[in-house]
Amino acid sequence: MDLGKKLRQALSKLTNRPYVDEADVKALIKDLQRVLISSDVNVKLVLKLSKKIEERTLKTDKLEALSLKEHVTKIVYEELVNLMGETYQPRLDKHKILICGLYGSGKTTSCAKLAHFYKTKGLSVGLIAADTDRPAAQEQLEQLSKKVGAAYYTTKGEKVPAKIVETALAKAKEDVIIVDSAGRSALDGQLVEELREVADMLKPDENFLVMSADIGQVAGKQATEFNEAVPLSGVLVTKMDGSGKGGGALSSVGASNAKIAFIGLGEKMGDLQVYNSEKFVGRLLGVPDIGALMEKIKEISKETDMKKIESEKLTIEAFYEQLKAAKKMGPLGDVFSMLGAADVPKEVVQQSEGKLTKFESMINSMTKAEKKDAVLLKNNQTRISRIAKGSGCEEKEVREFLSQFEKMEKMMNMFKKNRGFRKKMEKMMKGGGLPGNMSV
Ligand SMILES: Nc1nc2c(ncn2[C@@H]2O[C@H](COP(=O)(O)OP(=O)(O)OP(=O)(O)O)[C@@H](O)[C@H]2O)c(=O)[nH]1
Ligand SMILES: [Mg+2]
Repeated sequence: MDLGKKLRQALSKLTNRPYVDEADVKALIKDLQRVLISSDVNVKLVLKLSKKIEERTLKTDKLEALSLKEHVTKIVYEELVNLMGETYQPRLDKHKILICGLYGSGKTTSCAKLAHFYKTKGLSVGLIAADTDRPAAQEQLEQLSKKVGAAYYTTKGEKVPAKIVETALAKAKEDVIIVDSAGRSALDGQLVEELREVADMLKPDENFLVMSADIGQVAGKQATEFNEAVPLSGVLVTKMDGSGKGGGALSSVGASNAKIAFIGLGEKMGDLQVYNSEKFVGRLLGVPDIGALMEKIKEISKETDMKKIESEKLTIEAFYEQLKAAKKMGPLGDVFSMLGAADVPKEVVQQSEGKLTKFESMINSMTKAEKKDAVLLKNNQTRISRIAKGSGCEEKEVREFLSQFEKMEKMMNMFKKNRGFRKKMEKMMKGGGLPGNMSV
């Protein structure tokens, strides 16, 4: 089972509960510790992270259920982002890159994936094969360069990598130059010397160390050692798709002096991502781009003025405004999980998204007067059939919408009378302004 799935399971235990208290937060932290340690994250780092999460969640005043859940999710997210290191900004100017790493880590494949990446950014790329150690290494890069449409340079029979680079540099005019170097089974004096010679000749702007995720937390130590031998600008962690130890690799590099630049997620040329710890952790937790979502929640809760709603009669028009506010939040699945309903089945989310779209087109087919007074529509066959035709929906669906709307009206009345209920609604609106209890 992968790290993301385990993390989501740990978090969903919390988000599934109607209320969370100190004991729940402690149980979550225990779960997180188990999950991270089993993904080979260093025990010391895990303890540091748990302490921070515990301090930050429990130090704040005890909040009511929903906001505490949000609060905990946000803290877990932020601390995981911290643990997984910084976000990388790729250079998109004319520059030269040296690729280094141990045997079989994915250097040659990564050279080609990088070439593909820079090409998609509109840059021309030249690949230099300077691995004179492995017999078929140069042919492998030659084939890959054809595949991605990059220029290819080497000097057949030349045994000194720095000389290959010298000759190639005299010819190569591409925006981005990438040099593939030879691996070793360990970082020894010979490899250090070879890399330094190549680096002296190439004068790289970027020096990426390629490591496979399956080495787990050893990655941090390896990055530190390489960094001392030939200063690194970043690390490219490959095979994130196949390893349960990815969390260990990323976090240990994050804790070292080096930083992660790219991650490899498969053997295909497109299986490379610029490393963005926020997006990475967001995906792990099942909430893509959680940062942006949090911002949206803030914005929308500012826009939603409960007092105004309280004093006004609920009209379809006002409901429509709510609907638009809810849609602004992005995919409903994300909204649900932010509201603590992470476990809403996919089909239900899809169904409700479909319903929202239908509701929208029905509302667009209504007259101004109807939007202001839903009573005009009640049991009015002519109007209902006109709206059905206009929106491309069935009459049955229009009736269903009207009955949903009626339920909302009732809820609104309850809301005005009942303070406890009102508080609950206010929380819901803050969490995203989902229109009433739009049962799905
Ligand atoms: N699943 C997966 N496989 C990868 C990834 N990156 C590389 N590989 C595979 O790993 C194997 C080794 O890749 P190479 O690019 O040849 O590694 P290298 O570091 O150049 O190897 P040497 O030149 O022999 O030191 C190949 O079978 C690649 O297809 C990745 O991100 N995911
Ligand atoms: Mg190679």
